[in-house]
Amino acid sequence: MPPFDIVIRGARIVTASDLFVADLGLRGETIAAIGRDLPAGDREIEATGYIVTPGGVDAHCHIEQLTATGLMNADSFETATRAAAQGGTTTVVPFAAQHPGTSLEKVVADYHEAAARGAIVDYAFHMIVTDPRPEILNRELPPLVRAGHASLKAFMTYDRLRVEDEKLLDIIWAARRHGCMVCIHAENHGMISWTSRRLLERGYKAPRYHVVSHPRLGEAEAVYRAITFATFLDQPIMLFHLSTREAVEIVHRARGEGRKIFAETCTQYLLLDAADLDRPGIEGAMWMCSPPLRDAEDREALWRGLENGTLQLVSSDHAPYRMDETGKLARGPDPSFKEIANGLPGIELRLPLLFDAMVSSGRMDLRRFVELTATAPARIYNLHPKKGTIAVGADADLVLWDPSLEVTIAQGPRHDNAGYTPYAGRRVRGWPVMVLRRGEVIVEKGELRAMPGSGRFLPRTGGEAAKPTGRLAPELDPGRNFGAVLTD
Ligand code: DUC
Ligand code: ZN
Ligand code: ZN
Repeated sequence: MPPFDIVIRGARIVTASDLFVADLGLRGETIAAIGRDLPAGDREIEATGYIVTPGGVDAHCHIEQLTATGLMNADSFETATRAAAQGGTTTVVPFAAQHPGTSLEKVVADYHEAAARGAIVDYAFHMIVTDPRPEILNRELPPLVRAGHASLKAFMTYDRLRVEDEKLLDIIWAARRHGCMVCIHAENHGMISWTSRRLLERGYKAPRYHVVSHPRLGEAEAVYRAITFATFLDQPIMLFHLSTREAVEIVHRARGEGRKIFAETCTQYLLLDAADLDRPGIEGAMWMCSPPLRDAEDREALWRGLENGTLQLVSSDHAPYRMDETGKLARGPDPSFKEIANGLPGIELRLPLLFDAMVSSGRMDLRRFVELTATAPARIYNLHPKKGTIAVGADADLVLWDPSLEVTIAQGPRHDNAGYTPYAGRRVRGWPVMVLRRGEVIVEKGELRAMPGSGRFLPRTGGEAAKPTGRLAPELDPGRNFGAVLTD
């Protein structure tokens, strides 16, 4: 057997299905052997007492993204992915965000350029479609999918981003024809704008009213509608960032009926609270995201949703804006909740926070932690088994955890560029002490050892998760309906 470049010895190795003590032999970019007493490697890493998991896969994060109002978020590919790496995430799926009137092809090319320049971990893209005219869906989309961009995102709310029902059906249908997953931001736009208008008319403008302006029933309604559309057109969808118990219940029912619906939640909805927005002055803006943070009962329902499989994964929805005129205060020092950019930083701390909340707390098994943070996102977005697992032939994306290291999350800059963390003051047990990406040690003792631009694009097809079930609504059945064929 040719020598290994690296051997990691004696760690507890965790996959979504197994937990065992072994050595890992790495050759080049991949895992070459898993066993006991492997021959020596050029570099030996003694890992007895440590845990090794697959590198995290963060399948929902906003990087170097322009908002609909023209505000650039705080992170470049370099700063976001160096933070990801420090936290044990070795694959990210951010967005290539179209704005109305622009070419999707050009948008994707621009995001590729930015990522190729800065990314430190590997990446794929979801394409945000805000302008699904026939030219985009019929002419631009197919070659982009063939080039490896097999997921779309659509918004049901947000001015200048949202698509009306008919357009959402067009997007879901195009995804079906071209084999893409459709990720959906599901909140009822009318309920948000109606409530926001009445709040502002009455002078309620502080960050705390952001929560009031996104009624929980608005999430439930839109989730139900999105599931209905997906069922009508028989196309799997991923419901992004669920925040309420009502939405979890609706997804639970749909999946129980055999519908191919996927759903995620995010770290902040599991760990933070609407009460955080209730701070004096503008401070609450640091906790403003959409959907908003909710309450203890919602958090419990989300945890149960993860435990019983209703929710398949946990993403960060990293969307960093600094607390200054480049970010949350871009519209002045005393903005209304409607004028504050939505989003929290979270790409770096997603895994350490979840390791603590899931594993160290005893709430979940290590295997489930791996499933929810690496394997399931890799599977659903068709990056598995290259990513998201530990197996011979898989990319050697690995995280060494010290399960007993306790860290208090400090306020102040982390490795991203948001300038703050909403988790300051929390004490977590379990910390990623070494991170490897494709066989290369990229973080060791807190030091980053990889160059910007060393991350690699991961082209992918839609895979199993994006495949229709074969059960179209009867109205679309080509063999019925007086010969009307609606499916060409
Ligand atoms: N909500 C979104 O829909 N996207 C980015 C961040 C946020 O809070
Ligand atoms: Zn969203
Ligand atoms: Zn998002």
